[in-house]
Amino acid sequence: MSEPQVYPVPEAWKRRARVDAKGYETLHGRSIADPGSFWLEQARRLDWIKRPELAGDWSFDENDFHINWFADGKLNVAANCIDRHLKDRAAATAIIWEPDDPEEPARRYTYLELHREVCRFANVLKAQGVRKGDRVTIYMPMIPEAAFAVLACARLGAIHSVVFAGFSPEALAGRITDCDSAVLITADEGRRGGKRVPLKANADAAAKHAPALEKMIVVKATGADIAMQDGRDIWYHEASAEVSEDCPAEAMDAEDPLFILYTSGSTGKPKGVLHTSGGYLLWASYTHELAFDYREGEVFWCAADIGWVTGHSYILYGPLANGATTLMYEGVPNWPDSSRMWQVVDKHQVTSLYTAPTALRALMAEGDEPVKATSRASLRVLGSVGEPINPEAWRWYYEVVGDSRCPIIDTWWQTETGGHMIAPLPGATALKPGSATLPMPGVDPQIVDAEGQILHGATEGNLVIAKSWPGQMRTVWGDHDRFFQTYFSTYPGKYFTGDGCRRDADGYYWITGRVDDVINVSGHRMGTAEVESALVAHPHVAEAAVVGRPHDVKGQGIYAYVTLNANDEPTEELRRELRQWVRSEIGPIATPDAIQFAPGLPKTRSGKIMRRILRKIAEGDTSSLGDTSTLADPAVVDDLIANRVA
Ligand code: 6R9
Repeated sequence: MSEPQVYPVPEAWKRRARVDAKGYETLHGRSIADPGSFWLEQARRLDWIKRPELAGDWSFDENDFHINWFADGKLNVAANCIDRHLKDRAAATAIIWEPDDPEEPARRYTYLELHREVCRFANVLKAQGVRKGDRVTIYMPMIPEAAFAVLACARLGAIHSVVFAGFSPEALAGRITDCDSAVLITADEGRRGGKRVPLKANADAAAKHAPALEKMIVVKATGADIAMQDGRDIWYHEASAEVSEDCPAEAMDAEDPLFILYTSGSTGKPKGVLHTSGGYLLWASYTHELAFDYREGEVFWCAADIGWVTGHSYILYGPLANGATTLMYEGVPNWPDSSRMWQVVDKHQVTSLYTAPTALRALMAEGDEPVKATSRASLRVLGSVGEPINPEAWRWYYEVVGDSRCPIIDTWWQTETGGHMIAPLPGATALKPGSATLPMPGVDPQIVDAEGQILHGATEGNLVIAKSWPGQMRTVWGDHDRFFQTYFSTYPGKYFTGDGCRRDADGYYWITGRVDDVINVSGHRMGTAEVESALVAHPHVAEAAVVGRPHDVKGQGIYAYVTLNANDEPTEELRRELRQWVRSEIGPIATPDAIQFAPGLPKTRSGKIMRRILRKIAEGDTSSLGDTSTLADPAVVDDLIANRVA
C-alpha cells in the first residue's frame, strides 16, 4: 500500500485553536492516567443542581458489571441547553430552521424563544399525564417542533425515543411497544425533497399494532387533511394555546435515563440503546467543542436527521449545551438541485458543516460546478460521520467544498458511544484522508485479534475500548443481559465495537468496517437479520440470507438471496413485490438493491449459512471462494454463481 498523503495542521490553525498537538497529548495522557480528576474538572462545563463529587464508577467484568458517571450529581439536561444561556445570550439565535422549499422563509429562534417553546411543549405533555421516567415516542419531520418535543421530554425527565420518520408503521409500532410508550408525538405530514411523507397516516397504522399507545399529539406542519381520532388525538396548536409558557425543569440524577434510540445489531430485533443524563450531555458538549473547535457566535450545521444519534448529539444536545447556533434543515442535499447544501451554507453563513460520505459521493457525481457557483467563504471546519470516508471523497470535500482551507474532521463513533470517540482536533492533528486519526481524551482504544490478544504497534484486528467514558450507553432498554452479551462478552473486560480497524505506524486508526452482521447503507445501520426476518415474513419466502456489497454512492448496498416455497415461481413481478414488501415492513432505507432467487443456500453441515461465500458471490469475486468442502451441498454454489444479479 502506498503511503497516504499527510495534511499538516496549518500555521493559522495552530495559533487559533483551543488545543494544539502538545495540548492534545497532555489532555489525552491525563484523561487516561487520572480519569477521576480529569472528568470532575470537565464536569464544570455543565450547570449542576448538585455538583458531582464522584466521576466514573464502573466495571466491565461479568461478576461486577456496572457503569456510572457522576452518580451523586443532579442536573436537568434541557436547563443546561436553554435556561443557563438566558443570562448572557437570551437574544442569541439558538436554532435556525431551513425549510425543504428554498422559496419559503427560514425560521429563527433565540434562546429566549426556545425557552418559551420548550416550556409550552412540556406543559402540553404534562397535561396529557407525562411524568418523569415515562417513555414518549417522537415520529417527526425535521421541523423546529421536533427539537421542542425532544427538549420538552428532557425538561420533564421523560425518556424520549425518536423514531426516524422514514421508518414504516410496522417498525414504529415495534419501537412503541418495546419501550411501552403511551404517548406519540407526530405531525400531519413531513416534507423532503418536494415530496410529502404521510406521517399521521403511518402513525394511525402503527397504533393498530401498539396497544400501549394512549395519546397522539399532532403538530400541524403542512396543513394536510388528516383523520383525528376522538379521545386519542390532540392537535398541538390547540393544546399549546391553553398552557403556560413557563415550566419548571425537573431535577434529575446524572444517571437517570435521558433517551432511548433504537439501532440495528446482529440479531433480528433492533436494540433500544439507553443513554443517561449527566455523562451523555457532558460527552456531547465536550466533543462538539473540541472536534469542531467551536467558538461563540458560530453557526453549526449538522446535516443529519434527529432520528439518528448524530442528530441527537450534534444538532441538539452538544451545540445547545454549548450555547451555539444550530442549523436544522428539513430537506435533502440534492433538491431542488445539487447546489442546495452550499446555498444553505452561504445563506446562513455556516461555519462548520457536518455530513456523511454517502451525501458527498452523490454530490461529487454531479461535478464541481454546483459547488463552485457558491462562495462557502464562511466555512472553517468540515466534518464527516457515519461510515469510512474514501480518500477520493475526502479530497473532494477538502479541495472543492473547503477550497483547501478547512480541516476534514472524520469522526468515528456509534449510537452506543453517545459522541465522537476517534477524531482529529483541527489545531492538533495532521490529517490523513480516510483515517479518523486519534482517540478523543478519555478514550482508550485497543486492537485485538480473534482470541482477544492485544495487538501492539502497526497492526490490524478488531476495535475494542478498554475503559468506560462518560458518554457510553448504559443498557439495552428492557434487556440488560443483552447489553452485556452484545458488547462485553466477546472480549471479556472490554467494550467490543463491532468494527474492524487498522493502526498505522503513527498510531492513526483506520476503521475498516463492521465485522459483524451489520451493514452500512448510506451511513445508516441495517442488521442483515432484520431484512431477513422481513423477507421470510412474506408468504412465498421459505428462507433468506442478506449480505452487503460495495455500492458507489451508498457505501454498501443490500443484496438478498431468497429461497421460495416449493411451489412458488421466481418471477420479475415477485422480485418487485419482495422489494416493496421489505420497504413497507421496515422503511425505504432497507429496500434490497438486488434480490437473487436461490433454490438453496450454502450451509455447513450444522446448518449455518456461510455468509462469507454469499458476500463473495454478491461482489462478483467468485475466483476466491475459499474452502467450500465443509458445505452440506457444494453444488448450490454453482447455481448461485450462475444466477448472480449484476
Ligand atoms: C455515528 C454513527 C455506527 C457505525 C460504526 C462504524 C460506522 C460511523 C464512522 C464509521 C468509519 C467513521 N461509522 N462513523 N466508520 N469512519 N467516521 O454513525 O452511529 O449509526 O450507530 O453507526 O457506523 O461501522 O460502528 P451509528
